[in-house]
Amino acid sequence: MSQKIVLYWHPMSSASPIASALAELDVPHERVKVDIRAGEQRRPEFLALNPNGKVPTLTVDGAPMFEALAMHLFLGETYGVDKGLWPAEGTPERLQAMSWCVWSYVTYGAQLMRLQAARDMGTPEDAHGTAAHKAMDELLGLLDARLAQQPWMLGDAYSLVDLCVGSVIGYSAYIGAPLQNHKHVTAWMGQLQARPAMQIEAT
Ligand SMILES: N[C@@H](CCC(=O)N[C@@H](CS)C(=O)NCC(=O)O)C(=O)O
Repeated sequence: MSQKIVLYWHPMSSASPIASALAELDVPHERVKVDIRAGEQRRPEFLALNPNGKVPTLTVDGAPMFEALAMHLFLGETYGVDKGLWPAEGTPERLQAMSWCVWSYVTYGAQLMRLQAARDMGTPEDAHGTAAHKAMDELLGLLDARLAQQPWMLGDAYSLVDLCVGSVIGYSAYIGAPLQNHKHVTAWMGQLQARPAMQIEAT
């Protein structure tokens, strides 16, 4: 299959994990920088691709898509199976892959947004910030229990599920999520962040 893929991105943003996924998959693509600090995401030609005016935005043979989570699932299903980086359709692992990816962006992501909002208000210790911190600690406990049993999210081998889940967990650590209480998560994040495809900001 040879689709023309274009990733609209900005360094150190929600688009970075998608750039890393494309690198892990070795999918030929074009990368177009959208300077979100200069407001380029609000240009009409960009809003025609993504009415939200956000990166990442991806086009596939000219057809646009938005939301990083949707891109992780699309890239995994389309390019990952042949490369051994995404489970085949119809397997129990495929169900787990989808579940954990959605869990990270939606369930864990909701608490992350709550903590982020409290931080933005300058009140991370208020009721919202404290509740978000506690909820994240509990959710990280689920992840830690899984990673105590196996080195990677789906078992013995790295997959794009590690990249998807790890990118959300990594950002949450940056804003103060209690990763230090979860030693398996911390060790897994170290392995993940050492991968060449995660050094994408330098390229
Ligand atoms: N839910 C979206 C969030 C995307 C997002 O918030 N992108 C930010 C960069 S990290 C952005 O483009 N901000 C520009 C703006 O809001 O004007 C996703 O996961 O793709």
